[in-house]
Amino acid sequence: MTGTIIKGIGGFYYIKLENGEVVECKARGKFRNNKISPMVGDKVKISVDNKKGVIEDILPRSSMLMRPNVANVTQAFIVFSTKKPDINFYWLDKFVVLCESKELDIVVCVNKIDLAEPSELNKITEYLSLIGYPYCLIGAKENNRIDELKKYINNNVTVVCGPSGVGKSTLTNSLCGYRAMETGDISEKLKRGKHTTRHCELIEVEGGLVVDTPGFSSLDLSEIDKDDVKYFFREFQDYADNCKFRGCNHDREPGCAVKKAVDDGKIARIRYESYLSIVEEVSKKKLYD
Ligand SMILES: Nc1nc2c(ncn2[C@@H]2O[C@H](COP(=O)(O)OP(=O)(O)OP(=O)(O)O)[C@@H](O)[C@H]2O)c(=O)[nH]1
Ligand SMILES: [Mg+2]
Ligand SMILES: [Zn+2]
Repeated sequence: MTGTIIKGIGGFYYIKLENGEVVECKARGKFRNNKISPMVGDKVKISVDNKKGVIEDILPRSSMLMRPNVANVTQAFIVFSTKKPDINFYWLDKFVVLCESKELDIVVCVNKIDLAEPSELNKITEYLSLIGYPYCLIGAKENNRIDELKKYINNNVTVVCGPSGVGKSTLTNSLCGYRAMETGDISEKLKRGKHTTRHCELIEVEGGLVVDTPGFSSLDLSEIDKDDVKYFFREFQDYADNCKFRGCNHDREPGCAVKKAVDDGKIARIRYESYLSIVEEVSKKKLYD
């Protein structure tokens, strides 16, 4: 039988079979020796003997996220809130770069629209339409416009990521329709110095699977090569072919078509500035916040 690991707790794995049934399994000892261990999202072969399930084999992974450890993710909902905490475009760009480097489809979700004035929402949508990814403005707490976002679920494995306190768990709960994840007041979190979300589980939403993640307080882009960052700015690709030099990094090179597009107002200057800053950060190979 084959299925997908939806949860792992204390050495036990919960495998969802194709018929929807969930089986509790242990992993075979050989995995420990091979230095490969089953992770949430893995497609696995299992056997069941005397009602005891065993994971026999892990099928090849199409992708692997490290934080949290989830295999075979295909899409990211990048969540920010309008306020509490305030949206931060530079940080949003960093999340986009990270998700692009993992080749995930991206949908930007701006949560807590109830906290923002219409003029503030306009500023946000202006920015988002310049980046060119699909986006949704939502109110997760009141189930506001969640159906719009559900259209992107399909048969993806979607990771819900973003900074702490923006409402990722609240959103996950509105998507699945029950309280699958703990949510928490942001001031409480700060007091405890902890994130509300710690464990990792795939949750079924309309034919797809969704995984909530702990909020990131820092974002590690150190695995990314500085020369690759330019490919992760999607709107640059329309111009990059016209740069004078092949492999142009759109920095100080003469005849750069990307810089010209910035000057002509076709690419947002703030995106271009994010690009330069991210290249600089990645070059230093440091960890950020
Ligand atoms: N005003 C408003 N508050 C919201 C909305 N969605 C979530 N919240 C609140 O934001 C706070 C944080 O929500 P969580 O869902 O726990 O945030 P999180 O992103 O999962 O946080 P971590 O797990 O720590 O990363 C809670 O107090 C929620 O009630 C919303 O649409 N509007
Ligand atoms: Mg959470
Ligand atoms: Zn260039």
